[in-house]
Amino acid sequence: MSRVTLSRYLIEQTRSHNTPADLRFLIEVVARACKEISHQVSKGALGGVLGSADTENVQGEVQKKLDVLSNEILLEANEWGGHLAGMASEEMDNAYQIPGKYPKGAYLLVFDPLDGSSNIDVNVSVGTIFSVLRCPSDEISQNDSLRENAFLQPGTKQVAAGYAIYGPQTMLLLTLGDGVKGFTLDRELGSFVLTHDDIRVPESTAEFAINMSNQRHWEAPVKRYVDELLAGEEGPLGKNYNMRWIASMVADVHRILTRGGLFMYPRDGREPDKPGKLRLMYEANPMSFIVEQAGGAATDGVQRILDIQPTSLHQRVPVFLGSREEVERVTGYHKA
Ligand code: AHM
Ligand code: MG
Repeated sequence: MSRVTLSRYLIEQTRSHNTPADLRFLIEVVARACKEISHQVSKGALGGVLGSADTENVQGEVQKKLDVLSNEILLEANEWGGHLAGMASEEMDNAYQIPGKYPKGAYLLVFDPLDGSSNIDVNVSVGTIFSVLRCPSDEISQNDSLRENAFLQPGTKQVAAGYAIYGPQTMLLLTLGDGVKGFTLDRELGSFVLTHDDIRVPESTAEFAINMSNQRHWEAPVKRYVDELLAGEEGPLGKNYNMRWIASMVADVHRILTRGGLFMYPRDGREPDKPGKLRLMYEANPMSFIVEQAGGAATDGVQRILDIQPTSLHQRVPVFLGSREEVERVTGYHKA
């Protein structure tokens, strides 16, 4: 049977679903950049890429060398093709302007170049998360710089989202708003090959993911919910739950897309001005789009994440996503 590469899948999407050619090109360029990041990550100590870069990002987090390198790979791959009006990254303070020597296009690319980067030095899975928005046409100008406002669109406006996971296998998970497809990198061919045709998140689950060390900082609804999970068969939920926490959102979400589960990064009391750790534009929105497209759900505890109107590029949100029944339960506890 002939293998369906990412290129073939995208061309067939163009024919059957009128996916615009420039969006197809954009996804191919992002996938190519992810292959390069995968290659760099896999070199580890041999490539001299481990450790910190002695710089901080806008959130005051110490950047790893691979955070910086992955960011550069994505920028360089995407700036010249004429498909983008601008880019925004977790690792950059401001929106990235397409250099004047290149034409501008209709889309905006938003990414977390290397998610879970605290795991790099211990050789645990990390990944790249990306989201694609249409640039409002009145914001595209060949001469003026792009305003941050152009990016501040709710997650429902995403036209594509995906992530690459750099684990035992490198995989690319992609949604164009018509289900979720999984591609595995064939290193001999150098191509992503379709291996997971219709990814679905089971509605119910007995597995959850949360950083338990923050328990004393959580709000009451999350404390109540996790207490019930831990009570197992003797508790009100009447079943035993298992827990996993990789501290790499890409890897935790990938597990949920593979066998179900619930991922939580709630708001906590450590830094009252920061509602949670994860970023709406770079992490929560693309992952919520993917999880919803796979039949799961995603909320910030109160509302659907994809409905949140962003107010700034680096905004943070609490995240509850995965198997629908459990997301609805913990959301209900917040509303009660
Ligand atoms: P990063 O984008 O700087 O890597 O941070 C995001 C990561 C997520 O991948 C993961 O879910 C979370 O941070 C883990 O946080 P903690 O170290 O508090 O458990
Ligand atoms: Mg991240």
